[in-house]
Amino acid sequence: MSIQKAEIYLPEVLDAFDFGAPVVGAIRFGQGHINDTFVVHTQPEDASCRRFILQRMSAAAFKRPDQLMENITGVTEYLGREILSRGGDRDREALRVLQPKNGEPYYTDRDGGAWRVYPFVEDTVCCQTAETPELFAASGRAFGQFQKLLGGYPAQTLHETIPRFHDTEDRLAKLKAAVAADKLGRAGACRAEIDFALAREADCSVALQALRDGKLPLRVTHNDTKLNNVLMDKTTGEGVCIIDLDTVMPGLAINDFGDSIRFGANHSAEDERDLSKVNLDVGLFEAYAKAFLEGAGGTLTPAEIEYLPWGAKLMTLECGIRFLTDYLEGDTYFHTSREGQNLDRCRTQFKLVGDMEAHWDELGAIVRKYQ
Ligand code: ADP
Ligand code: GN1
Ligand code: MG
Repeated sequence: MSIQKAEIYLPEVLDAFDFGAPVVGAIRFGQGHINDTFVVHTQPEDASCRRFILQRMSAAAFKRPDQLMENITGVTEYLGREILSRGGDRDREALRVLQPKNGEPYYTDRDGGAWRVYPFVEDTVCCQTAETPELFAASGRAFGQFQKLLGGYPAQTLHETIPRFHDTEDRLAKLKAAVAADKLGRAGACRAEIDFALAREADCSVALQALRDGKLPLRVTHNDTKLNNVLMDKTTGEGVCIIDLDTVMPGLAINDFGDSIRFGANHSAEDERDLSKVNLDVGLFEAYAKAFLEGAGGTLTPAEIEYLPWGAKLMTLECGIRFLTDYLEGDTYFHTSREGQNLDRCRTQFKLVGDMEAHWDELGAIVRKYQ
């Protein structure tokens, strides 16, 4: 079984779902690094175009699409009930899985690729950078609230869709293994980045040790809280719908906070090559911290609040380690569109880690204000 470029399966896959109206076409969509995402246009007889998101789940990232979709179905149905009970708009504020015609929770193509469909959440925008502090704060409120909404979700029913996903110690061990194997002969050219990561070995244990010591609790968390994983209302700029639920699993609240800071608390692209443009914006850090805690509505403990800067630093360090590992292994995990892109991504992350270290006392003082 060899899985090929997603486009070649489209006729078979489009036929497997009942979109409620004739399909006009499907084209690639969005800037996610993991799944193959398409937007499907349909033309109902009596209404304007209705759109859907069609995704082939990454086989490199997700070994058990059945378990993944069981999580997503459970989580979206639970969120739907919570949203309705609060008087919200269920179809706008939570994803809904559209089952294929065969009644399965997702469709499996002739080569084993796993596909799912969600209605497109219209009148929203998906941002790649935080254009204003207000917008970034709105995303923080949305992710904080998401975690609060899932506070009562039966965590023991969730599958671990990617084992040891935010196990930073394990991520460093995998980097070491990739350096030792150096199967493409790339390690010599990124010695500085490898040394940067190795010098922070003790840091990689800080959050995990706090978890082991019982200082930080496990919660149901999103685990991939990039700004482009929340859809914002195109008129008000408020967060509408949290998407990309592939990694909803038990995890640390500080990691959800931290991954947002990693991606959004700066003014550059994740793969920016001019590192002078990549700088932590402490004002954005504060705007997000305040809003995330507001959204979480008092659910975070004083210890979690104290560890928020660690969440930011560790998610950024870990992500840099992951990009570097993938670069050394031949770019098999994160989608790339040019040579060296994963190394460039690693460099932006490590630049931000350095900035966080330089501003460490300031970040601590900010979060203490909200304890
Ligand atoms: P990946 O894991 O590859 O990042 P995502 O699930 O985040 O995949 O989807 C990729 C992009 O597709 C998102 O960043 C967003 O732009 C868009 N998208 C995904 N789901 C929806 C939806 N239901 N409505 C509108 N846009 C969506
Ligand atoms: C991936 O799926 P996407 O593009 O939202 C990755 C995250 C990384 C991020 C880096 C399942 O997020 O963990 O932080 O890229 N998702 C997965 O941009 O590995
Ligand atoms: Mg995404």
